[in-house]
Amino acid sequence: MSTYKIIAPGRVNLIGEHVDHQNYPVFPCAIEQSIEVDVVKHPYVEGKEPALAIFHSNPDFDNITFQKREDIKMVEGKHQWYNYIIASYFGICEYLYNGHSIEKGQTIKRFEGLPKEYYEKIDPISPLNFAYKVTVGGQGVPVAAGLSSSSALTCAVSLAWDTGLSPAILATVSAHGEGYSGTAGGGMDQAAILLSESGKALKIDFHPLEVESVNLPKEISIVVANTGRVASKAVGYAKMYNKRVFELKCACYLILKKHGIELTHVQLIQNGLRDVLRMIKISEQDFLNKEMKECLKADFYTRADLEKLVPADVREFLLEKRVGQKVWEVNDDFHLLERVRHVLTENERVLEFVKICKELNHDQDTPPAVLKRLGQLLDGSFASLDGDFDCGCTELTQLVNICRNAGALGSRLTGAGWGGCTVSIVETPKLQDFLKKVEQDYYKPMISGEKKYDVPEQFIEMAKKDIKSVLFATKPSMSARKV
Ligand code: NG1
Repeated sequence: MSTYKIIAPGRVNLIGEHVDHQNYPVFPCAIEQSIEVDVVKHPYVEGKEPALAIFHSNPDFDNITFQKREDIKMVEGKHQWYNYIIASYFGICEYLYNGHSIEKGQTIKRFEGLPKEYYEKIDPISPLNFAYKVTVGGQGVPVAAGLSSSSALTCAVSLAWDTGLSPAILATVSAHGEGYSGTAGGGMDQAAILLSESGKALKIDFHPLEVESVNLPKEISIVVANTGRVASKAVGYAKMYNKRVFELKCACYLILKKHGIELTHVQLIQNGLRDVLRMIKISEQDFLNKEMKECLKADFYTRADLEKLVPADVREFLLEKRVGQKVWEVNDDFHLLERVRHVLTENERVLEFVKICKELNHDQDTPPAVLKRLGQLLDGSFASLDGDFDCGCTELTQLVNICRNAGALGSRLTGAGWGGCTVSIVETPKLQDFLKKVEQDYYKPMISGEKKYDVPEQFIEMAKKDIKSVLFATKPSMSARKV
């Protein structure tokens, strides 16, 4: 028997939102808030310890125990927190079963458990050889706030299985595994959580995964402020997150079709917009300025339009294997051009932001104009997310404006959007003033009832009790680790 603890941070994304699923780079950092998982691991002997017992130190969270490893499966019904743990377990088992490779294109929930053959050829390091008791606790990462509480959990348990696989492999496998929880996400969160270096932000490139730690200007503080609006992308995925991924996949299909290129279904899932533009040999800028309007119509596409343009087998595969049938059932307006425009302009902003940071001379003060430009890039990101990507909400707009008026260089939503947190960059000497103003203008009127926001009562209580739990400056922190 062995016992150990895993600590995994949340992350805040500085810039590069909704581009990871298209394989464009992002620039997040790990934050100080983290979750902890206590693990007890035994060799698996049927009839002895349960194959997987999942507990939470908070009694509001359900526990679950699977006696036999063949019984392990996700639980259908209301959104179950422990499905993320099972998703990680499945992700690792699948990676090992497939000879240490990932078979992409299988990201829809697995309520039926692992296929039978997985128990006939078990890799020596597979979690299937062990029985685990995992207890989740720690001071916590705010939930459904765009700070990756779900990925912190997925990544923590990817270390909890204790397979000895490298953090880079675990990041890729965890991103794939997390797909089993129902969101057709990219790989940003898992890479940020498993590969970040303390004190630095992380430029992450995808397909293949490559990371580079980059210093931020020494003059700035990163501030996270929670709107309180619940950003439950897993619950509303069919109208929100997965719909966007589907829209972009359809756009990729139409762009390729216009250029006479046909991919297999799996290739269409594996390749993002970035890869598609490489295939048709057009730069992002040329595509944005010229090609885009020739490939995609400015107005939205209805279901009937897409039925004509995207063959049924392609649509079915994307829905079945990547985003879920519901995306088709509940939507009749697919905004392909706007989503593509967001991805391409956001990529430009990320590249400029990272370039500025990499060129800084840390022995000298950063010129005010440079800091101003970084802020503008954040502001531009929010405008594009709120407009072209349509993942904002009233609370985000309010809070971003309040942060700017309170002296931020720039401010935007962080994470998937539709609620959750904002990230702002603030010159450090102005930090205390900034925090006071944001508290005064957003949280105080919410607490007193003077302003009505779409936030749960519980959030208001939390803000009242401890403002630092909803509004705080954070430093780039260390990645997930076993202690
Ligand atoms: P959040 O909702 O902040 O965990 C999600 C995705 C990311 C990325 C961002 C938007 C998951 C696990 N995470 O992040 O991959 O696409 O939205 O940039 O799906």
